Amino acid sequence: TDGHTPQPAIGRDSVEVLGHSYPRDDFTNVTPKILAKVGRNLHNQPHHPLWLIKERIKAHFYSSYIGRWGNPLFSVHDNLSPVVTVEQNFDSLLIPPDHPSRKRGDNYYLNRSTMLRAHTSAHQRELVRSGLDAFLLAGDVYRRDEIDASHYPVFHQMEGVRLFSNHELFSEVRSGDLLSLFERGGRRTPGKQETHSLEAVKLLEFNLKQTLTRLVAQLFGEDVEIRWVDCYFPFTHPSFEMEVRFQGDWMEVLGCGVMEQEVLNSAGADNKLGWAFGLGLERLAMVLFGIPDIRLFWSQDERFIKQFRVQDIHQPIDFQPLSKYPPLHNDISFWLPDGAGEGEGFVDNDFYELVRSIGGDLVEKVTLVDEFTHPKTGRRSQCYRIIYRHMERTLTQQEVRLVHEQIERTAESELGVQGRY
Ligand code: FA5
Ligand code: MG
Repeated sequence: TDGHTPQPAIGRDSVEVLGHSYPRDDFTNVTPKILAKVGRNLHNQPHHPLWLIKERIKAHFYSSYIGRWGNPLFSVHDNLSPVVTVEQNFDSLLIPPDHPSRKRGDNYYLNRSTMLRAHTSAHQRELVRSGLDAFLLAGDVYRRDEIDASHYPVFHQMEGVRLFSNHELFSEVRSGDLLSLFERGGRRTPGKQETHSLEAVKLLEFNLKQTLTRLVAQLFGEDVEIRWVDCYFPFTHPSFEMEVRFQGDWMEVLGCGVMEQEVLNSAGADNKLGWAFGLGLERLAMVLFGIPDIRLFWSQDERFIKQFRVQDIHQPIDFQPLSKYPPLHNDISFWLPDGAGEGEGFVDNDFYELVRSIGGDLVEKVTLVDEFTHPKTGRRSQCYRIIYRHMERTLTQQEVRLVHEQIERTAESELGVQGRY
């Protein structure tokens, strides 16, 4: 429905992505609909709203952070392949082997050792190892996730990393040369890592939060309301999320923190401390331009695209949402296969994926509306509501019914559920 014809990329024995071939195995779960998005690079398409946000962020960093020789401090990378090793995506970031974020149900694997990156953090170690002290990295990322207006299986992140030597961190502190980044025999606390000195972490944390606060003030104006929430990532400590006030609600726009020293050590930067952040470009663009649905970023509807075609990236955008066409909804109920929910059986994301791969962008939202266990047989039943809506025209009952019936049939044949239609 986005006018882009998928290449026949999934063969019987291998998967073809960006001109490379990857042998299939029992972990392969990438779909043709997803592979068709690889290489679209919305963040590199001039005048696309994600490109526009990326350019505004770049311009802010270029003008605010100048290196010793008058050069921009942060280098910008936006062309790294989204195909990464599982080692890059998880191990390089200290994500333990049994961590839930590795689940097959949550990621797109090409095979057991290769995947579509689930976050731009997958490149932290290689870029630090290549000698960079300050960089921004934008790219498409892939996750199997729920389906609604702010979640889509392909989205875009911008990663930022900045490292500090002793001198760089303490240069503005009086007698700063007496302070040090590291301490021996320290303990890990909620506020810091064992090897870090408290004074270093506090300055770093201040620098990180100030950098991000200035960025969102630049993007949204000084009046933007933000708040910091403590959180957890295996590769940063302490860790925070920033939320921005949007239409009366708080919306999470980024995760960040003080990089785990082990990540830096393994990248050959053991004499430095660093911070890192990862922000969602769609989330920022939705707030900034008032874009109501994340699927619109994939629209090739001229009425959408043309609104972002400005001469100067700083020109304000007056986005007029396209009129919304009416939704149609249809429920689907089925008995789950025996043993479902206990690890390997049926998981919700399998159903979401199936709906996505058949319904494509016609599907606006899928919600689990009812669930029960039969008192005698112990069998479990679920009912999902699927909301169908086209971004660019009114759907007919007839075409929705065809799609819905195909979802029913395929759920039976591929997920082993038993329909209660
Ligand atoms: C991460 O991906 C971490 N790599 C971020 C990070 C980087 C932490 C560096 C520390 C240091 P998380 O899964 O929360 O974290 O995603 C980061 C941001 O991506 C979110 O705040 C949100 O803005 C965006 N995001 C996450 N999932 C989706 C989705 N399904 N659709 C659109 N945007 C999303
Ligand atoms: Mg998060």
